[in-house]
Amino acid sequence: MSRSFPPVSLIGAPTDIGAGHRGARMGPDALRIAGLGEALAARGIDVIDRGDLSGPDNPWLPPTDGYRHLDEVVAWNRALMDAVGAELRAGRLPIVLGGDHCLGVGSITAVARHCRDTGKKLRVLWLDAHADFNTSDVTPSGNVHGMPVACLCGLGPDALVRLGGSAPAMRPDEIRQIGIRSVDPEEKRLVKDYGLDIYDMRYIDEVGMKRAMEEALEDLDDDTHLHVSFDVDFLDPSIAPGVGTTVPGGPNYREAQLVMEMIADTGRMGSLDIVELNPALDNHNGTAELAVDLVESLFGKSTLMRD
Ligand code: 4U7
Ligand code: MN
Ligand code: MN
Ligand code: MN
Repeated sequence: MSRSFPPVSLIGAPTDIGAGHRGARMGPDALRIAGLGEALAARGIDVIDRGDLSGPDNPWLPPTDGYRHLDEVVAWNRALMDAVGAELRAGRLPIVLGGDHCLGVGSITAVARHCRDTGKKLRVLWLDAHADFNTSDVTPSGNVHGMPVACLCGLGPDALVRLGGSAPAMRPDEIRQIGIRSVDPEEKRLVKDYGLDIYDMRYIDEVGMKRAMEEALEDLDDDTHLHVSFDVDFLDPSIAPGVGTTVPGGPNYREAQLVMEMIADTGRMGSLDIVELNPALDNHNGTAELAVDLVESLFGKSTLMRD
């Protein structure tokens, strides 16, 4: 099966401004060194590396009013929203090289706006160990990388909730979360109140990854823009140690490949984030290399005899 993909633009966002460990700022270069651009080009895809965005340093402070570094988080997300929006308007598929997952706010706000402008339906696939639905009232850490989904759904500080002007950026029924296995107690209540569609590891254990993904990808049509937000801690830490917030019991190599292959089969992916990779915690860049391997599958490289 060979598909054609739109031209791709890599956008580096070298920051750990929303994270609980420093090091995700090195994620973009680790992905480049692992050969992300070359791997996509080898698949016949037109790839441009736009280089890195710039933004404020990480002052590494305790929370103020429930947030760590909110002003800096907003600055990075504004820059990213503008960069992602420009690529989408140019008909290109942006790949955000994070950086921590607070960047999901800027990236997806731009995607959602593009969908509104072009009359497309939005579907977000959130591959993560965590639901990222905390608020300043309930967060155990104040780290904004634990809050982006809530912000996108209208729950959070005005500066992030209204980043793209109108709010909320998306409805809870536009997102599916896969691989979830760590949700804080109060966060659990919020997730239930908002009715998020969560394919947690218990469900995946019970029905299998294939069926979980079939359900998560159900009812995509030609008018759907599929955004994939890939938090590398989605993967089991035994295969992906290079992240700040490991949680045991994640998808293994084959399950992760199947996820990516099934997304590729839809032919609908229009934008991608690769976030939370922390080279300071990695082993010889192996987690970055695994991420590149999985992204190749997202772009149609099959490990089966179907190519
Ligand atoms: B990630 C956490 F308390 N829930 O809010 C929090 F467990 O983007 C972790 O998914 C958040 O990696 C993890 O600090 C954010 C914690
Ligand atoms: Mn996350
Ligand atoms: Mn996570
Ligand atoms: Mn993390």
